Amino acid sequence: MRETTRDLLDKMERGDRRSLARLMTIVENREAETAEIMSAVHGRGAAAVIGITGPPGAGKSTLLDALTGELRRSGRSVGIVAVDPSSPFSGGAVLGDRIRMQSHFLDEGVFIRSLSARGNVGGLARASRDIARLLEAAGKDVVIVETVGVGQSELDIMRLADTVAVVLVPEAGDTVQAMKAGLLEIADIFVVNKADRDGAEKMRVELEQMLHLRPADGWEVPVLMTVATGGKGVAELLKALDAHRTYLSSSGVGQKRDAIGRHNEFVSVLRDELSRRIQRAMGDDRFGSLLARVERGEVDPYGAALEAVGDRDLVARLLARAEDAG
Ligand SMILES: Nc1nc2c(ncn2[C@@H]2O[C@H](COP(=O)(O)OP(=O)(O)OP(=O)(O)O)[C@@H](O)[C@H]2O)c(=O)[nH]1
Ligand SMILES: [Mg+2]
Repeated sequence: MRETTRDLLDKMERGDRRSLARLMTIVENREAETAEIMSAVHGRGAAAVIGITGPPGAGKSTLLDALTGELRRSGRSVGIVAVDPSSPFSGGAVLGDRIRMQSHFLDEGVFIRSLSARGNVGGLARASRDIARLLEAAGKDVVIVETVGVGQSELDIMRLADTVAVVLVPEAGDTVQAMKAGLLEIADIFVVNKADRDGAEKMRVELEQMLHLRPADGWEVPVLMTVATGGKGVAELLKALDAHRTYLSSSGVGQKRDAIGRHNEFVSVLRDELSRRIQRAMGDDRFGSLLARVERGEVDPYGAALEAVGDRDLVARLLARAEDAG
């Protein structure tokens, strides 16, 4: 590990915000030290990781802001990751999140990071997870990840959370949309926000009916009502989040989920490392000559790929070469 990286990690653990931000940038950009950094921080900290998702404009950020206030009053430090999978740019909704969080901007106990897709939606789930881990390693008691939207990338991102709160609003069709989008499966807690509007109670009943159709397990998904703008129902939301955390540890479900998470993470990091090495190895002489034959059409791409992975000597050289380069 490079001296500067070690130094950044030490400083981050002592609470230095600039080092934390620098590490986040390295990890977000998947720079070469990423795997080493993530390995070094593994198992550090014990944050409750909460995911907040739901359709655009449901009031997630407003709710997050109120929840952060509630957490701070109870003496807990908070890390926030605001993810916008739809935006290739920083700004827009993300900028809006920043502005809404201004009440916590100067609070040393709160750290906020915005993330956008930057044309790489696939990497966003991983970057979000790793950044949440850094916040945890930096000693945050609670890490909250907000995603905008209801697509597959949001669902992928939510997998990093111990507890997922799905925020909906009492508008026609929202319940059905939520069903279709797979939100019913990932929700540990439902929040009907904007409960000051018509139809909130009707929606709560609809959601509860739908939840009853699910096979019962040890956790009964609560449907809460909030008015995020006035902070109404936020204390109850925090209670439900804490109750779910207690459920995860006392039932053993949390341990099982963690084991599955670690398994998947190992596989994905391995796949990542290998493909990174293959990319680097394109310059290797023997690989290059095989590639040239593929380009000339002398050997078909499938056949060539099988030939490459079947050639132990070539594989060993590729990996060794990548090591040298890395
Ligand atoms: N009436 C009412 N308005 C609310 C409530 N909560 C949030 N809003 C308003 O709804 C709008 C959207 O709120 P946001 O917190 O930005 O919603 P969001 O889900 O984070 O939005 P995106 O991140 O863009 O998806 C803002 O104008 C809020 O002031 C509520 O409980 N009642
Ligand atoms: Mg938002």
